[in-house]
Amino acid sequence: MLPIAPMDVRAGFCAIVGLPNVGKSTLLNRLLGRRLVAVSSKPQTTRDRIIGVHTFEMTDGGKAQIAYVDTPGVQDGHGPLRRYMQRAAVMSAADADVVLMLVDATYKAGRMPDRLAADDTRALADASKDHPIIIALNKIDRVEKPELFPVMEAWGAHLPGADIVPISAETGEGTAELEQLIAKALPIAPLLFPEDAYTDRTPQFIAQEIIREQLYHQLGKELPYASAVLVEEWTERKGELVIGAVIIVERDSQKPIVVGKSGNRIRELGIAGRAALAETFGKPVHLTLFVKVQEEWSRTEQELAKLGYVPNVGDRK
Ligand SMILES: Nc1nc2c(ncn2[C@@H]2O[C@H](COP(=O)(O)OP(=O)(O)OP(=O)(O)O)[C@@H](O)[C@H]2O)c(=O)[nH]1
Ligand SMILES: [Mg+2]
Repeated sequence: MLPIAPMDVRAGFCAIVGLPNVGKSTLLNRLLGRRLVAVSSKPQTTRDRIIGVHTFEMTDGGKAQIAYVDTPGVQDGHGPLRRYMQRAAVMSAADADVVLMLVDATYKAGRMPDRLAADDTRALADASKDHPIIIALNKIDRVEKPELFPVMEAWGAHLPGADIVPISAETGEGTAELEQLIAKALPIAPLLFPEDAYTDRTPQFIAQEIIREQLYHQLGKELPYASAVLVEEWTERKGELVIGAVIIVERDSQKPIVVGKSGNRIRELGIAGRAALAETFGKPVHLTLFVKVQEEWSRTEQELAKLGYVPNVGDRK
């Protein structure tokens, strides 16, 4: 094969944006081929921008590096945490080279373009409009084709010339084609990250996300919205990762929910968390979990920052 000329390298940022729960994080994990970000059936799982980097060969022979920015779903809400999440999504779209707008094709009240004109999404639509935009209609594994056509048509009329791609982040259908389209829309530029990089976040932050994902899965509707995870211990001993983490809740009454009867719940969280962490980091993990009550942590910017929700993290330069 001929060596790749600098002309053939495309690199840039692609913000994955959309309403809550449409599958943005599932898609990022699928594109990276690894579990990097938390996914759950509850809205508002993602709280911050997280970059996932994928470097690959394009089908035309060139090389591409896409720095995907996973963002919180946009939706109205009050309080510093919710505002922080909104801002993270809008700023990611404003900073991106390409905007990937993900739409849940199964969601009748949210899959048509007029949803973008609502109060909560207008800022995102405005921030997106100066960039190449690609619309991906997700969850097509759950939609009949005839139902999909009018949705595709409506997006085509709303954004003439934009690519509209039906995909399933769950099964992977259409995602390789989608990635090629994103790469083609990126500028010709040198690589932004080392070729083997896959995120801008520390392993500790990723571990916090993985443990938080277990909370979402295991606590279901009982989950206190304002719960957080903080990794306090991180060492490596004889090839094993030793992780100590605190689950933070806001009220005394929430602590027994996380601990469970005779400590059953937190034990289950520990078992599932350890398995997920071992899979992500590729080595055995020893995980210790504690629960701590810290009133109103989600209501001040300083407390948010202590947990890694720092404005500008993931910003370009
Ligand atoms: N059937 C089906 N389910 C999917 C697909 N993609 C995502 N899901 C499910 O949709 C739910 C939400 O997925 P997430 O990836 O957490 O969605 P998100 O857009 O990142 O959500 P927020 O971070 O809360 O905004 C999860 O239960 C996923 O398993 C898909 O292609 N098909
Ligand atoms: Mg998410």
